[in-house]
Amino acid sequence: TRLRMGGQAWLLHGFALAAIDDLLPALKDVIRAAPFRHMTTPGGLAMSVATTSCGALGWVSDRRGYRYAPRDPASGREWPALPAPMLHMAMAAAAAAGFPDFQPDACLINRYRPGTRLSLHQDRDEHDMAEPIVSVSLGLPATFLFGGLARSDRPVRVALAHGDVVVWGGVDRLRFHGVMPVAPGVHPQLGAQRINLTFRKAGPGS
Ligand code: MD3
Ligand code: FE
Repeated sequence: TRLRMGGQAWLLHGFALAAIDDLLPALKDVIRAAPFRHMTTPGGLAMSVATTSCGALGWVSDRRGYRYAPRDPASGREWPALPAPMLHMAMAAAAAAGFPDFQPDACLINRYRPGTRLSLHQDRDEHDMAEPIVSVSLGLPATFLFGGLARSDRPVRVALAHGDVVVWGGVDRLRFHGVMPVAPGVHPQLGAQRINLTFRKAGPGS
């Protein structure tokens, strides 16, 4: 089912489940090539969310700031390529939400152990804010905070489960958003963690 969260934001319940048997092995290969790490914020603190990336560009944070970069700073090598099953699922989800031309060049992979949260923020490190973002929730469930265009707007809480996909773009692209602390639990396929994939077009043009 397709649930409208905003003017151009859609929650596609269970959209990733049809391809899950191809998605999880592909994701495992990416994580083996580019393991999760806790990046440092510009303020010098270790992030509690662990991250990695795949695609031509990956998301990087350090004392110099946040940005997208073609190489994994931990290895000095290019990020692993975006696996076909992940790319195809993200493009199909974007099309189902009204963005038929989406061609992501980056997938940021976030890992939440129980107790981990993500505070309210906007995603504005990408080159073109007209491009949507596709998010895939895997493993333990979470409560997502869907805010407004001002930090002070009271967020709406949205439950996200294994296989749920959210697409947001257009008027909703710059909404503040975050994730409540993940509750303890063990997911049958992913164990004691939530993994979120966000597909983005981070760089300029194609
Ligand atoms: C934003 N990740 O990586 S993505 C991030 O679950 C990030 O790991 C979160 O925020 C995570 O930058 C959330 C899902 C999402 C869904 C709907 C949104 C982000 C949204 C609607 C508006 C703005
Ligand atoms: Fe975000």
